[in-house]
Amino acid sequence: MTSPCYLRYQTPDLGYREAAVLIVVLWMCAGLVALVLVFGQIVALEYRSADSTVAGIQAEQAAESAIRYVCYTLENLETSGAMPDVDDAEYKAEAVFLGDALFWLLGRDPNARPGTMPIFSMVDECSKLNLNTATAEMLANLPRMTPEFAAAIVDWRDTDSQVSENGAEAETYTLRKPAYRCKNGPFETVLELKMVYGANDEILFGEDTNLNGVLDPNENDGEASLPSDNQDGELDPGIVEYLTVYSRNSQPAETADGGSLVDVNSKDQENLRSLLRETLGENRANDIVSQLGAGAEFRSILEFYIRSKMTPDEFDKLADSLTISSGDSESESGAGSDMEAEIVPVNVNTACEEVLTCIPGIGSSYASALVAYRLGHPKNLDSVAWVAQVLDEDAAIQAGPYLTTHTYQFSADVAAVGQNGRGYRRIYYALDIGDGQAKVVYRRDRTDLGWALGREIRSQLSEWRASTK
Ligand SMILES: [Ca+2]
Ligand SMILES: [Ca+2]
Ligand SMILES: [Ca+2]
Ligand SMILES: [Ca+2]
Repeated sequence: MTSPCYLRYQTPDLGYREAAVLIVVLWMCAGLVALVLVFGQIVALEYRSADSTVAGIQAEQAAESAIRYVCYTLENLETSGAMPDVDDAEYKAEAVFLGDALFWLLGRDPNARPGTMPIFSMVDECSKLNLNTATAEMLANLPRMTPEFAAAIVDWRDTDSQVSENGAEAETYTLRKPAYRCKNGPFETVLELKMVYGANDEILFGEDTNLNGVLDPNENDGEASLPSDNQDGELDPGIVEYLTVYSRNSQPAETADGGSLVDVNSKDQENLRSLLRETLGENRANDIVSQLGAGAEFRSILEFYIRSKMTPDEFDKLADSLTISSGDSESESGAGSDMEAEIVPVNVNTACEEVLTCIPGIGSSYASALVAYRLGHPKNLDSVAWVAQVLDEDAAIQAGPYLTTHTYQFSADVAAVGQNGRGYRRIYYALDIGDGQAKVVYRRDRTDLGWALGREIRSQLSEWRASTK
């Protein structure tokens, strides 16, 4: 075959034509190559998107399995009414493998300020203030809260249409565009707060816009990216961090070994007397009963403990056998409780300082003292008696009805990835185990809030991905 250059040199006319054909052929070749490349790219993209679709499905399935695992864990707790122990070998909350998928439970450390690393555990819903029962005064002590918003929250949920001081009822909501009604009924989710007059993202979510209890890079860069934050190296969450609608006033139905409970407010003191005799002996039983006086009524187990003048050791021996009914509401059910607003107590062992601050009788200085005591005496927290070591008598008696050491409502904020660390999903579940069986009472997909596992896990996953290529 003659080369194109040679042809062009010999016969310029013909050579020019052939050269033009050659250029066209070359262009066509280049076009074909480009097409092949594009197809290759599409196939690779499709492969990758199929890979992430599969990974996404795996992650979703992992989250659903995680919640079954969480229910099983809660139903088989060694001590019912307690938080699962993260040191327990049976209970895993961090990077749990399920086939090709992995899941984590995003938790909180009630004894420490949030940091840049996530904490892995379930969350005790009883560690938070109940949005449906906390008073405006209690709510007003939350960080970022204003008295106006606290009053509007109470007006939103109370059945009447009387505007409380600084509050907002129907008149305010009919003027909104679009207009809507004031609910005048209990909150069904914490996010329903968005409907309440005066709500904004700053007050609700603060710096923790992805609700993971972790200081993420965008939450500490000032105005450089949303949210606007104060760049102080500390996470300052909004009020939703401290509120729940899932906690209930659940009490154990029987003692850990199946015995019956003794009501400290029972008119007939015989059961109490015999419990005291069995645990502390005849003499101490007599002392304590005369100390308590006949017909005494208590607003809380903590008050009973304080008035009994028992030693902490004595009380620990029988605390699990005690329960409390609210005065004479047994006989006139409803009549008494209508007068006095329902109280859903907070778990004093798992509540953070911000929540404890809101409890009547506690306030900010006692709240930090309570957290310090918990850190210093982790083995002393079985019964509520330890609170009397920190608070003075009046404060402890005032706080008593608002405190518990039992927990029957939890949440599990499950983050999961599928094969190759792809397909990130996050699903939040609230669970109630008050009736003995763990029930999911709420489920919400939180994937749209973005990555919640912090920087470190993200880079671990990409290293893992690179190593499996
Ligand atoms: Ca109302
Ligand atoms: Ca965050
Ligand atoms: Ca920011
Ligand atoms: Ca901050």
